[in-house]
Amino acid sequence: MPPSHKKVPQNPANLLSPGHSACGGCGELLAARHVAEALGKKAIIANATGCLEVTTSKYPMSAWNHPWIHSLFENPGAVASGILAALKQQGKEDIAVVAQAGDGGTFDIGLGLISGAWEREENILVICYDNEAYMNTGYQGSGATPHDAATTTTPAGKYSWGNPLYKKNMPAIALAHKCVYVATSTVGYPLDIQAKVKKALTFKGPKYIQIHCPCVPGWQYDSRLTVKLAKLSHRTGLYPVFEAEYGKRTTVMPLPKDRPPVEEYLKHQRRFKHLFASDAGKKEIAVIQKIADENINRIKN
Ligand SMILES: Cc1ncc(C[n+]2csc(CCOP(=O)(O)OP(=O)(O)O)c2C)c(N)n1
Ligand SMILES: [Mg+2]
Repeated sequence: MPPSHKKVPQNPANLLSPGHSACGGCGELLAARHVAEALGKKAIIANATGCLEVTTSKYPMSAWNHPWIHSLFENPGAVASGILAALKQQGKEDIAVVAQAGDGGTFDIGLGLISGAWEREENILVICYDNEAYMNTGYQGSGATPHDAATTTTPAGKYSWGNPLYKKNMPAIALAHKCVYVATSTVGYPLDIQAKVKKALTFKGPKYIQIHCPCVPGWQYDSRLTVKLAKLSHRTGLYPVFEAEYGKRTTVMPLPKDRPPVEEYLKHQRRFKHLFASDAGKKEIAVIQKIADENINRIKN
């Protein structure tokens, strides 16, 4: 057996081991570590192609201590359904089945098969690590990319403010499927992530958790700011953090009384740098402020 194949002794408490190849400051990996911890050992994970999969499962190694399977980019929903069917056949109903993917895998490419699993009311927890673009293949814009963000397919320049489109409301799509539990969080609040994953597992049926995860190379910010930016996404109103049970909103994470303007979030990130370069950019920032204000009016308890 080559030395690289030998089993490395691992801390059993680390369900996602530190030996992965994610960037320093990766929001997605930090979120996944808290998800793994909250899931506990009795879980099987189907993981779509994307940064989370690539950085944690470089052949012949794996950072996962869960039974973990790499699905295609588009089909963790279907792979999870298959796992669930196999467990049912074996009479094992006490094992959590998780389908997880990035925003590209969830909002766009894998949505059809996730929709199918939700329609069949499968007892699956779908988790989306939302870093707001297709990061693994070079920062292309996805259905989760926010308005005016520069990506490699929505570059900012003389004729463009970046992404002309608006972020897809994926939690609303989950609610339209009658998911029994829908929640959002950000990696700025790891204990909130853990609490929501644990709570999700108490529900039987289709469940969805979406976690905002800053991406250092994709958004181009100082890697020390991951947690700060994740908190600011919520504190500005741009990323509402809430839960809904059986279609009814049950909690909304409160906003600070001195809610910061969206500039406080945008200014650290190069993907929004063009908005600060001219007076005309201020009008675009006002559009983004309006998105945050509308979110707050829409998502009230
Ligand atoms: C059908 C298919 N199309 C495209 C790809 C190439 N591809 C692999 S990962 C990826 C981007 C993943 O983006 P996302 O789901 O947001 O995850 P992230 O890498 O941002 O965490 C793409 C486009 C693929 N593997 N399969
Ligand atoms: Mg992504």
